[in-house]
Amino acid sequence: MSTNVNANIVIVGSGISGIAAAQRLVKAGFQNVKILEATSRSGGRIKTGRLGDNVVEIGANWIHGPSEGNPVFLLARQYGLLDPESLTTQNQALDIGGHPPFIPNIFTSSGRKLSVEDVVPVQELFDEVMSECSEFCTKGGEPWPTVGSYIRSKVPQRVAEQWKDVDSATRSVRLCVISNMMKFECCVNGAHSLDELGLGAAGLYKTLPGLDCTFPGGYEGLVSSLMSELPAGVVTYDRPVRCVHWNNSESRGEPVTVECDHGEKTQADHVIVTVPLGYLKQHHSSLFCPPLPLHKLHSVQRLGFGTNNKIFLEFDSPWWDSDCEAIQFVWEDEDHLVDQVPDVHRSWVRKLFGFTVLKPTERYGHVLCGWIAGKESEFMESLSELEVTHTLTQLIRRFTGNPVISPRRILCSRWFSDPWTFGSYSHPATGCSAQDLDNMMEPLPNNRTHSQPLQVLFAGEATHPCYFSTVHGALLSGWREADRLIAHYTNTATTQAMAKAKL
Ligand code: 6YU
Repeated sequence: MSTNVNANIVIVGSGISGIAAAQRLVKAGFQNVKILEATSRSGGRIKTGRLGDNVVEIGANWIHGPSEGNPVFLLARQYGLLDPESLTTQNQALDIGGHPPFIPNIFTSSGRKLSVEDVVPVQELFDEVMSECSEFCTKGGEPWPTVGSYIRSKVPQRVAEQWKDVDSATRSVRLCVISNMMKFECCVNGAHSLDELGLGAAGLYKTLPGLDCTFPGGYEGLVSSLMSELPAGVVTYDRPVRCVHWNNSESRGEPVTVECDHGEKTQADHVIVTVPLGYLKQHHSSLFCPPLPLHKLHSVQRLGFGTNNKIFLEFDSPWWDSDCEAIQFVWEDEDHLVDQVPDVHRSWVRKLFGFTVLKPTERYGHVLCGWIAGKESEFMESLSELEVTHTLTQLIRRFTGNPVISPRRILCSRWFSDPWTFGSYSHPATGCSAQDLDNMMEPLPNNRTHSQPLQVLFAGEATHPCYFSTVHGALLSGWREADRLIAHYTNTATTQAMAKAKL
């Protein structure tokens, strides 16, 4: 390492990517690393809350693909944050290619309960079409522009071929189940509709083996464990960054000035920006001076950033089966493959795909987590918890046919109203390609021969080429940008040493 361990490095945002970048830099010997965080806490979209006595995750829930290739899993194991069953080799070897398969209880809008056998052929057909969607990325070419349009084109064909002998009433209910599955996929992808998800780009996302697991003591345990590796005082809280002035011609020293809302200014050699894509979309024009180069700006605009919210409900006793892991609500008038509601104000709740059951019961009691994505979810945020409770109670009573079910407690996440996030996570929207993610992570100035390169670097989940939208993607992006700076100084030191040797 060169003498430049004294370089001034400012990290904007104390989410997992910012913390990971700081941890790597500090470990490499950099002595002037500082994180500026807009809020009064670290963790960003990793946010553990409480519902009564229960620990609940307001943000990230699972380690997606907990296995040896997942750095979040490795750290969580190292810090002793996981249950023994999550650590087993069997658990790590399970490769289900995405979200965990749930044992469901499925109710319909006329108060019927569908059997698992009713739904197996539907799940198979839907999984088949969804897995085809991820193949266009490598095959090249997009026969349809979006995942939604592909589903609407392929499902009726497959239904005609595979369900020839199925009566029309059963067929209709099965198609309604597919609409429910489409709403579930909106939650997984953090998208308003599958019509906004690019077909070619859908395959950019890569899964890791391992059955998704949770943190028994809360995801924030990972944040505090990582933070404990940082010197005290690295993070300055309640410091929203207003503008990153780069290519500072006035300054003869550090090329970047970071200006906070309070007017406070900090000089830096390098700034790592980790703000969420939702925030960048809203504030890019004021956050950078000079503005972002056009190709980078276009990628900020093209990539999608949507809302996925959770609604936790606690009950005195369960109204679902003891082995049930997820409850799905199927509207019997939705056999036309829909994932959006016609009138958001009146029927937003139709977008809720259902609930996952918090397990194990001995730990959580009888708590359900409802999932709702898109504009309907954003509208839900404008309602009081009393209004949401009322609507959900009516919904559950109608679908189960049980007129007395009543939740005891409620807690809703409100990610769209969060001024530092403006939504939940990113997705490759229509027209996106791998180039957009490359553009997102490209440092400024982008001219490699510039006398002061790497002034502004970019990390955060939406900058990872294949693990975008996840905690491990965010963490890896923070390490990537730290490594970029470490390599820069290592290379500079080597060049200087070689030049000296020649003299
Ligand atoms: C995962 C999961 N999970 C559910 C929900 C949400 C997310 N994710 P941060 O935002 O954390 O940090 C930025 C900081 O910057 C923050 O503190 C701000 O306050 C601060 N800031 C902003 N502006 C500033 C300014 N001007 N000045 C200073 N500071 C400023 N991920 O692995 N497992 O189960 C879920 C889920 C409801 C909201 C999730 C999950 C996403 C992660 O939470 C998220 O990626 C990281 O925490 C982000 O960290 P960061 O550091 O980048 O930003 C095709 C296809 C796609 C398929 N996709 C499937 C993937 C499935 C994704 N799973 C999601 C599901 C759930 C349930």
